[in-house]
Amino acid sequence: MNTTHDRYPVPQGFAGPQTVTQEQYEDLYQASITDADAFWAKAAERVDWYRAPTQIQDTCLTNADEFHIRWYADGELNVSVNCLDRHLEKRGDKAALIWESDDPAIPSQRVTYRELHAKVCKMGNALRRLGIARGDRVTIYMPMIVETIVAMLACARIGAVHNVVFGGFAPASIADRVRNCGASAIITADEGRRAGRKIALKANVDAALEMPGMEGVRSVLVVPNTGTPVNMVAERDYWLDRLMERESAECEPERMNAEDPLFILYTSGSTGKPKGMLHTTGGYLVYAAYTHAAIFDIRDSDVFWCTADVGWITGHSYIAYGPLANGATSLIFEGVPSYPDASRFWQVIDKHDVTIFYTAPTAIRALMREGPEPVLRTSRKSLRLLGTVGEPINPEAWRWYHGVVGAGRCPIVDTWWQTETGGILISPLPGATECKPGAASVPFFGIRPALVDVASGTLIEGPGEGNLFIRGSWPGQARSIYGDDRRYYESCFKDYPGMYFTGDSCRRDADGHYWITGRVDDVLNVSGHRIGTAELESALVSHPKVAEAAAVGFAHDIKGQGIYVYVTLKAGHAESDSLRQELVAHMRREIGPIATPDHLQWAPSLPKTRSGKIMRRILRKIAENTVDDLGDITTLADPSVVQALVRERRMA
Ligand code: 6R9
Repeated sequence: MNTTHDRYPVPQGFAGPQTVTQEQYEDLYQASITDADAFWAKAAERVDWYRAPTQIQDTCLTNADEFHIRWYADGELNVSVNCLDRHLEKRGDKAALIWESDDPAIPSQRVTYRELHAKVCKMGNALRRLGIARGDRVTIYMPMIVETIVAMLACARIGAVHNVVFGGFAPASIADRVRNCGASAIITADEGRRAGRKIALKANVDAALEMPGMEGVRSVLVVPNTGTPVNMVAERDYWLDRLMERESAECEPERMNAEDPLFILYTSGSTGKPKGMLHTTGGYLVYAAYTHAAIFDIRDSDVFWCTADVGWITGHSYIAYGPLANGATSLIFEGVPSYPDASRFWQVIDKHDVTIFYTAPTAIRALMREGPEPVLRTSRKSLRLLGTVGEPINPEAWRWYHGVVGAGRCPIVDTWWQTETGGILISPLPGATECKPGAASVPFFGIRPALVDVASGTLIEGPGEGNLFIRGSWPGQARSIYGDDRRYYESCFKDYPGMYFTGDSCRRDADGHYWITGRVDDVLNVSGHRIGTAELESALVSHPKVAEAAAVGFAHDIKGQGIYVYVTLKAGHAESDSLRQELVAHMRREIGPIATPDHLQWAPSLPKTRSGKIMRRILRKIAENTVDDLGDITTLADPSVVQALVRERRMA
């Protein structure tokens, strides 16, 4: 089907109090660009400030020495006060969080704003009593439970900088992050639950703490989640519930500057180790709250469910900070879409009358494969809006989501953004934008996308496809890579001064709508999770039998992209199935299950240029099995290497 003719008009009267109509979008967008300072000054009014900002934007994106991004720099506020205290009077008894366990037999929890406030204060006091103070870094390695949100907000309350590490990461990945951000405390749980299995979180933390360079961690705070006994080290490890019991339900919030760090979140870049994206207090909160309100058309009666894990930016902005700053009810789910069966998502929607559902294309594709029955056996009548995030959605999955899950009634917001952007940059507005399956559509207010032609390096005007940049700044933009300002500038701003390079490629159609087509750097997007080929390769070569390795992505029906690795062994080691399994297990151990390769191919040697660069272009084609057109291979040091790999691939 020609996607440009496949259009879904805005449902009549959809625009609610927080969003705008089609005509209003154009006007407001123009205003947000022509007088950006006035626009963002007004946007900042949705946040409560101790001291309202008079300075709005202060940025230099054009040279390495003066590079800086500051928003609302003379403003003062506290994020936890904005997410809790200010709602107490009007919404004290409203559910802030609804928790649904992995195990449907475990009762769900409903935590009101008043209760959440009390928990956050108690945890904040407990952290302070352990000597954790403003500016200290705290790593959070948790399952999807209420205490995880409490921990983030407790850090924000006392001015500590949190660093959430996804609960699926292995000890070595925890250790890397803890060392890089210099965390002095780790908050974790005894175990997590996932699809009926237990995840040994505390044991993983213990293993991480055995690794070199971890002496900076003075305290480990453990939430009893499953009740399984775990190893507790005296004067280092504490049961968090016992500490909190003794504390008062009032905790004086720190008065933070708008540019004080709020959190560090690691994400994969195209080279080296994951980069710790640094987000600050004022601009991030304004942007998360505003995009959440406008793009999801939040109303007081909504139950908002974002299925991401808080270990990713989506969980930060649209489970925790955006919804809570807006006084909404946010559902947190500990489990997975397919457990106990493929109807779970839709059952949870019915159970809690979810009105807005926000998930990833990979989950939609996996559930689509199960056919419509698991969906149709539920009602889903509470739903009024659907969203997707994390990767491009193929039009077929979009139509299934719209027609089967939403019964044709609910608009879909396909939201494009990144860890670096803090919040959504390109998305339909549900009351204003005609939807096209597969298009992230239109820029949010104040956002100026630009496309650069890859061959000529020039800006594309009008329709076309190129590398996606964003001109200028917006309040939610990451301020730096923690501890490495230079790397941030060099990797994202250097080539085109004044513009941020996203790493994505993108097409703009004749209506000015944006279609994201995927990454153009060495970052894979596997089931909506970013993972750098460099990380995969360094995990492989850390194995004593591996001489060299190369990782590339290939098209995968469910995951979007799968992981394909090529391994060259050191002399004296033979290729075998058991070694293959050992290497796969090694990658899971070094990084985590998300790093599990789909294919591992033995490579007697890797195709390289004469200067020694691995030619991934060729490895990608072999992985995709599109070897008829390998392009120009004359620059290879030894072209026969390619033939050997192709032969091997054919035999596999
Ligand atoms: C929020 C998040 C960012 C990368 C991004 C892009 C891909 C995210 C997308 C999308 C197409 C969408 N991506 N949303 N691609 N359409 N709606 O996912 O952050 O983990 O940093 O990943 O994900 O490739 O560059 P993050």
